[in-house]
Amino acid sequence: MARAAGSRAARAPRSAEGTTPAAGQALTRAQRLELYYWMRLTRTLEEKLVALYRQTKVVGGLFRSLGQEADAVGTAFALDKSAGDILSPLIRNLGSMLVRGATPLEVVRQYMAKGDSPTRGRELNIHFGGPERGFIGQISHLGDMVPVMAGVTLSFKLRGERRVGMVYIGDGATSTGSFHEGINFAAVQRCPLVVVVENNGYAYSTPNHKQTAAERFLDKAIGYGVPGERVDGNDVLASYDAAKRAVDRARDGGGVTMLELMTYRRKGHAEHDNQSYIPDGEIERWAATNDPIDRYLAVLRERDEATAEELAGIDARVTREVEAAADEAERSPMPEPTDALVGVYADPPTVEPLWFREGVRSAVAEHERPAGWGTFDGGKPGAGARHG
Ligand SMILES: Cc1ncc(C[n+]2csc(CCOP(=O)(O)OP(=O)(O)O)c2C)c(N)n1
Ligand SMILES: [Mg+2]
Repeated sequence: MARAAGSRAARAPRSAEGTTPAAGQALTRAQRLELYYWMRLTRTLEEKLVALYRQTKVVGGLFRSLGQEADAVGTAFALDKSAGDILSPLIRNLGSMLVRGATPLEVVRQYMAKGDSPTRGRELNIHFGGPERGFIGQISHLGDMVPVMAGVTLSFKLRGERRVGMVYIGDGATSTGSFHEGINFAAVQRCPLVVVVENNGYAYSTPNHKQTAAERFLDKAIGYGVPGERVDGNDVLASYDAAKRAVDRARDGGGVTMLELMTYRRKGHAEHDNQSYIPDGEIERWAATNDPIDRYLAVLRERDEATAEELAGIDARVTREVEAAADEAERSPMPEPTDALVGVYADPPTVEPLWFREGVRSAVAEHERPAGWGTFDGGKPGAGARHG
């Protein structure tokens, strides 16, 4: 494995060049086709969500991973389900969650805030966890999953378990304090953790050159004393291979590895973002010459001699599954208002809903109503109770 201080890796390719010949050798042909299934499922599911969003059936924002499917799927595929490995996704890692066992039905219900969604309408999009399936729920605050996963993987180490954790972090989120504290702690403790920096060029509207003075995000690994590798994130097999090396190393007691996955965010931060800050032609260029699915199809056809029927069969299965999930999610009920407090702190709630309104209103009326509110009578003795 190359140390972070090693020779300068090439930038992510701007033209479709398949994959390095040796990539994905350890996988079977069936597994290589499975990778295609997960990438296609990610994209088709997101396209369905866009249609639902435009019909105003999605509650809240819609976050795409268009163009990033390979890095999410390839890295997550390197974890071992039977070993109890844990993955911590971010908003662009729908593909990783699907690989780990999240279902399209859960995802659509969650986006539509349905009462039978994983969070029963109290959280949205892919902000949900399935710890028993090996993925935990996201903390929205940027960077904070890194210290959380440092803790999770420290617990593996303290218990002598051969389990590994993988945490994703965006280029932008590497500039937060939590990222630095988390990766430093994990490095010092030699936690079995893989830190995947998804370099997709932008943090909301901020391009990388306004985000960091470092030439590569990978260079930050040097400061923490961890090895790192820069990978073409639009090459699913290369992403898998690099992640597998890092996972094996962590499992064997080698501690933290940082991977910088070079990719590109072809949609805005979320569906409402019109991407007006993107230079002309940039998105089109990536779409035309470096689409991870197009590139992988070329590899499957050439190297694995995948037939048109075989690939069309996977596409048809994906379409069927996504349509069925959307139909079922549409039939799901909306949450009951009383559900909002259930299971948040205690189940059943130990106090009545809206308990906090009791007393506060009378205290304000009796003692705390400021003159600025307009109906205060100037604090004359005996006044104030009329507001109760
Ligand atoms: C502390 C904090 N500040 C701001 C936000 C709002 N926010 C969510 S994602 C995001 C951009 C993240 O960029 P990056 O880390 O590069 O990830 P990407 O969206 O490109 O995958 C911002 C500003 C937040 N969630 N938390
Ligand atoms: Mg980014």
